[in-house]
Amino acid sequence: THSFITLGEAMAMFVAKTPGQLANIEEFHRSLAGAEVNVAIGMARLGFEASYISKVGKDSFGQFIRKAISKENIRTAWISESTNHATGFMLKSNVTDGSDPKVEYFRKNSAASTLSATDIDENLFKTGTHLHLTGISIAVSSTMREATKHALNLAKEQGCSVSFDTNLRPTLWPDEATMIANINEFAFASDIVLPGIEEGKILAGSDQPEVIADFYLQHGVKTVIVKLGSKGAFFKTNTGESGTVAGFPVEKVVDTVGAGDSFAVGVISALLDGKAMEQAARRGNLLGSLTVQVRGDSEGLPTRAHLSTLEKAV
Ligand code: KDG
Repeated sequence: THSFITLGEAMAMFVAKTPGQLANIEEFHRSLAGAEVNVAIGMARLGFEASYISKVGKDSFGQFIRKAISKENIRTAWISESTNHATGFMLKSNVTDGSDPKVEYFRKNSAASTLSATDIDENLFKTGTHLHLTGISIAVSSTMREATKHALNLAKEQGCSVSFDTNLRPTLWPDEATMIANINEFAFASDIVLPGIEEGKILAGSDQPEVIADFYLQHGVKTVIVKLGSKGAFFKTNTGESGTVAGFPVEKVVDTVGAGDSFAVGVISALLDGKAMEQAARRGNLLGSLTVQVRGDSEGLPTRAHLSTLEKAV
């Protein structure tokens, strides 16, 4: 069996029940957030053995995260507990029309931000097949960045493939230049890079999907898939294979947050299933289209049976 590994910060997310400014909202719906944990959930639902490396606080949010993760059959052995740092959480405004919701973080000095290279168990990588990383973990803190670097090196040493979702979060970085330098350093060291088109503009300085892809391919990346939102995705590999796959028509876009994570689940799972790059990009789009139709980050992610039904229908 293929085993999937990821590392990051999970948070309790409070989504406003009604539209309006966060300061005025009285009622929120609590769910789970964290780009990497979303991907782990998606992989586990598709039947892959999924391990999640993280840290939570000794508090109710930490308990909530652990429970939510074990309910999804994700291995929790590498989730440690901090005694003196609290679990991070975030607020998200209510959108129902696909516009960008307002996000407010309460994660500075969080338990997860204290994760460090010493928390990474080398043995995990001996049996791992694929490691997924994102630009959020490396923005959270310098120790988290070192932990991510260590995981990346261990994965490469053990022959695990590595995917990297650039996932830009400008508010977590001191300035744009630092963000670009760090994100590209990790991207260049990965096998598969998954930038959104808007992120590609910032990171590679072009709004042309192929130029963005070439930028990463020239730095040693094997495959780049540029996400084009409703327009689908452009992929290019270092063997010269390239193409554009169309987006899936969606009846109503509710909230686009989490779509990129679902896209990653589609791509990684398809590649581990032995599918060709075009099919992988297609499955990425399919899963992204499921997530934009729901409010939460992970509730749209399908089980293996559901995915088979959906793929037969297209
Ligand atoms: O990709 C979805 C994430 O944005 C969300 O779950 C929260 O991880 C998160 C973040 O740091 O923005």
